[in-house]
Amino acid sequence: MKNISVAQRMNLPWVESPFFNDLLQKHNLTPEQRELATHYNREGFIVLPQQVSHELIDRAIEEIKGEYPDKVGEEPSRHQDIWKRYGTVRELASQPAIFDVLRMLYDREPIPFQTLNFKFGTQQRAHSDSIHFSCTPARFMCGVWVALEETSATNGPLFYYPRSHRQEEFNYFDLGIEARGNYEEYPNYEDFVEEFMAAKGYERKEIHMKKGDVLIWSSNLIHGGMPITGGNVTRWSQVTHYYFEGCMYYSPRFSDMFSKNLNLRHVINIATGKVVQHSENGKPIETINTGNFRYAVSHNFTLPVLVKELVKKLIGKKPF
Ligand SMILES: O=C(O)CCC(=O)C(=O)O
Ligand SMILES: [Fe+2]
Repeated sequence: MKNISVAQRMNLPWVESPFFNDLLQKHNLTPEQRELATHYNREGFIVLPQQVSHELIDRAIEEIKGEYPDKVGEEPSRHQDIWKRYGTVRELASQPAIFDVLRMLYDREPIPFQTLNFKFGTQQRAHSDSIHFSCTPARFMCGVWVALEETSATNGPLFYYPRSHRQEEFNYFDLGIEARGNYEEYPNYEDFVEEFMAAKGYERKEIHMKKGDVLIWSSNLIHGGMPITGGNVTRWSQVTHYYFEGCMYYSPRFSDMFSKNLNLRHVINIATGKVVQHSENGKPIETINTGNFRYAVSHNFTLPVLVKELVKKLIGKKPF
């Protein structure tokens, strides 16, 4: 360990490291890449203008438009994981140039694992994606938002709080909310986030993007969607959520963070269609699905401990 610096030993993305400036010197980057990494480290996001071809976007909208209602407010307003049905959604989630930027930012192979396609603005309240998707080690996750049409003041553009990613990842337990794995607690989390941002003086910024522009946000950047004020106006967009290889992946929102009883995710790599192996620092670990929770069984987890834990889960008490 002696010849590896403390900065390199820290188990987190280098763009989120307290030693970012040292690590920046060690990376062999072009001036443009340096600027992107520096902005991402400081602000928690980057914008890549005109990253996605309009031709692909037009094909994507043509392919999926029949899935949505005509009017704002009618359901379904969003579709999750329609990459399983539509090649264009898969293509938008697997853009080689975006992969290159993500590899540069995280030094690991990106794994697109969830798509959300919207016809209208989401009007979502402020949140960090880390309440939905986290991992061990933390922060190897990001959101990639593609404008499939221009966003303006009236069609519910995105907003974000610059630099908010530097705060800790808030989970229900941290906020004194008892997690029962259901949906009722979520508004309490949203209240907390809004109040925290206001109390700490974070400034909310609205961002207007052109068709084909891409926004990448770090796992812990607080963001959401502004109200739709223009009547029946569309805001075609696709978000792809990415993990990075070599982690254990879970949803804090459905986990018991006190007992570390984690709701592990079944991760499929959209680009390859393959199931992603959970791992402990790159070493494969087994997982067992016990209903509400998947258990992680690490390589040093002994059989008696595993059996005891499983029986406890199944019958509700310790067998021995
Ligand atoms: O598109 C939006 O308005 C926000 C989407 C979002 O927050 C997400 O998918 O993580
Ligand atoms: Fe989000």
